[in-house]
Amino acid sequence: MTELMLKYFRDKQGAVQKEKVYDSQCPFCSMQCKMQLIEQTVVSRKIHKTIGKDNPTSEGRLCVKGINAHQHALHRDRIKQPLMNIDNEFVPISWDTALEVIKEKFTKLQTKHGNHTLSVYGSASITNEEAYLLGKFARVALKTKYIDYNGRLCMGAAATGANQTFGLDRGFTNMIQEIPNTRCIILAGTNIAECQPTIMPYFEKAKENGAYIIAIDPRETATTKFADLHLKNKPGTDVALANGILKVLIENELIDKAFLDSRTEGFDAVEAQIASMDLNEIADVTGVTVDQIKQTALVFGKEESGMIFTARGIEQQTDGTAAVRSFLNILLATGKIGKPNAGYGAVTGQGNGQGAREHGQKADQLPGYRSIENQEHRNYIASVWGVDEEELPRSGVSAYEMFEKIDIGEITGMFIMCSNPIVSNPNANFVKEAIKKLDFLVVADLFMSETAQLADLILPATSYLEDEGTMTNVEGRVMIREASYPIQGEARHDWQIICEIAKVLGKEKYFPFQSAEEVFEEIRVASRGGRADYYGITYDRLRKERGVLWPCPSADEPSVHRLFEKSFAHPDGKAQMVAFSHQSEVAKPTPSEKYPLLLTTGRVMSHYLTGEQTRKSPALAARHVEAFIEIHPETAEEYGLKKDTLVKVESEFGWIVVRTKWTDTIRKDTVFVPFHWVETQNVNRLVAGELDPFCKMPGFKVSAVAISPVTE
Ligand SMILES: Nc1nc2c(c(=O)[nH]1)N[C@H]1C(S)=C(S)[C@@H](COP(=O)(O)OP(=O)(O)OC[C@H]3O[C@@H](n4cnc5c(=O)[nH]c(N)nc54)[C@H](O)[C@@H]3O)O[C@H]1N2
Ligand SMILES: Nc1nc2c(c(=O)[nH]1)N[C@H]1C(S)=C(S)[C@@H](COP(=O)(O)OP(=O)(O)OC[C@H]3O[C@@H](n4cnc5c(=O)[nH]c(N)nc54)[C@H](O)[C@@H]3O)O[C@H]1N2
Ligand code: SF4
Ligand SMILES: [Mo]
Repeated sequence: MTELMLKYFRDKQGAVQKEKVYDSQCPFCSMQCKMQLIEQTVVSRKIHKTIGKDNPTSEGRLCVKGINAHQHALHRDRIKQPLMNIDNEFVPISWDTALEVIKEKFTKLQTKHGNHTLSVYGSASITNEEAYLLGKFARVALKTKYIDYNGRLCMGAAATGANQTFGLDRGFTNMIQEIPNTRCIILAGTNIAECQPTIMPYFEKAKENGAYIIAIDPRETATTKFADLHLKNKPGTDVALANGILKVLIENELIDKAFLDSRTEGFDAVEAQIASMDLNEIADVTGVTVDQIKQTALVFGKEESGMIFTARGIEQQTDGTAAVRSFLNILLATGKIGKPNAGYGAVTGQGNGQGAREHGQKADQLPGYRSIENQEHRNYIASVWGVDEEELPRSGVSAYEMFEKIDIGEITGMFIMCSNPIVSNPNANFVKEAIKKLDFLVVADLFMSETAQLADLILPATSYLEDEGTMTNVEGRVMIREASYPIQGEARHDWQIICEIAKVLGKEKYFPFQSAEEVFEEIRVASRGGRADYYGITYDRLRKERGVLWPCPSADEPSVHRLFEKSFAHPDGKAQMVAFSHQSEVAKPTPSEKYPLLLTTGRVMSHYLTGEQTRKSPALAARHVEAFIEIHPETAEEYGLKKDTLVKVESEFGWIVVRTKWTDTIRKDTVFVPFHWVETQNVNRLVAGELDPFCKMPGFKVSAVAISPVTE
């Protein structure tokens, strides 16, 4: 297929003088589709095209974002030199000067305020090598406890939920190739058709094979349209819904008692709590009928196999951990886990959403999914790093909480790598004001993002085309991203940037790396014996085997394809079940007279996250040029809002102006705004800074808002 496409492409371009092919991997979502950039020189003009390349996960497919990814990577707006903000103007400077400035500022701030005055904000779009180095950099070079990353806003609830219930968090418990053979699938708050499009053939095959598919989402999406049953619940009511499904399962004796007895802990208490709940009340709370709840439970319970997939719809809630665990209760109660064609999938988001949450970028974590508060773990990592255990900082705070620390002056310097937090964090007006208070902000980015605009220093990073390294995809498959495209201007790889800053800070001996592979060799050792054990993985193996699923403790160990077949990962080998009340511990925004509508947020197919990359791509930008608000026509009329007109959306925390998109596919009490746009179109100006108490996830999926026409 790929060869044929190549040939077609060559034949079509008669006048090609030179052609080069670069292997790479998509910079966007967790599918990490393998791709090739073809660069042709035609009469001294360079023409580019991206095509898919075969691999075990995406099987050569690409979606519209992947096909157009090179458009941003090769865009003229790429930052190609370090830039320093002098009197509100960015002036190009040399790397040497940039590094000197960083040394001087970092040292000065730490001398004045102590080590923890500096902070690091990382990303799950960087490689495993970079995520690992960033964690080491914070603890060893800066000696600060303040490091966290954008994954906190992403899969935090799924990770915490799976860790608490199973004792281990690897996105998919089963091989992706098992999806076509499962009999019933629940898609809870996941829009795979638009967010992981190349995964769809697995689900389409399942449907062809007769699987019954249930989607839970307050709006109709390409995913819910593909499902057999759509539960159009009120935003933020997924704990109640999962409890309702479990109640019907228990009442109809569709539970697997033998499995519960031998493999789980806590079911009796769950059963008692669920028994006290009322199905009619659940229907009322969720906006899903009793019949639909029953149908979901009866089909899922009666089919011999089943899988549940969750994503940000249920997870980006102030009770996101509870929501995930409540859905896992359904899997455990029916014994549909640890078996062929039965299991769980947390549909990871960012390209390295999985790997970047394993190697120590989190405030409370050390490499290999170790805990920074565990003495044994601290001793081991200190020995690998060659530092004194007592010098390792303790746990810091989560991503959003770092901005609260800046606000109160506890943090005065920040190093941001590969993230645009002013646009992606909740309570965005507050976050922007906090960032303005920093004495010193360094941002490593490809572009002048809304966050970079506030930096004192911007460091140009290389893109996916230029930067080699490993990424761990949606399945938990570690993959090597080849990258050989010539570096643009003076951009440097993120791992190099980290090593160079460490060097000027006098910590070169801990960061002697000359290649990504050398860093990976250290990750192997640092992760050895940890929950996410990469010791048996090498670059060589990754190339030969086209990726390896972790855990992989030794070189002769094959990929672990299905987790929990014999036991779960808690010390007693059992899964821990707990039931949660519908009442979230942290109160959720509820409609009031002043703010009568529920707002939820999410994505469109053609844009990616804060849009910094996809808005640069003409082919993608053209598909959605600006933000919009999905609103039911009846609701729109009630508030005097015409079709395709500008509307002001307000919450307690701010306002934005977006264009109306009438659609009867959304609930009448709910509106939806995607978050790919900035400034007065940044929906995060409306979202509260309240966090899930377990995983510190913000409630991106529920706000209370008012809407009114813009008259000017
Ligand atoms: N095109 C595109 N693809 C992407 C991304 C992107 O930005 N654009 N980002 C990547 C990343 S980092 C991530 S994390 C993933 C995200 O992937 P998803 O989680 O699938 O994406 P979202 O659109 O955030 O949310 C999924 C669905 O949840 C629904 N939802 C909203 N509120 C609720 C609720 O209270 N309950 C339930 N049950 N559902 C609700 C939304 O309507 C939406 O359709 O996608 C990845 N892929
Ligand atoms: N309202 C609302 N808010 C949300 C969400 C939601 O559903 N609703 N979803 C949340 C989720 S799931 C996520 S993952 C976050 C994402 O939030 P962010 O991490 O802030 O989003 P990105 O747009 O990926 O920002 C990446 C930045 O790094 C730059 N960049 C890209 N590649 C590289 C690289 O290789 N190196 C370097 N140094 N820079 C690079 C890009 O230009 C961009 O400026 O947003 C969260 N915010
Ligand atoms: S955005 Fe995701 S599905 Fe689309 S090509 Fe890239 S990795 Fe594949
Ligand atoms: Mo994400």
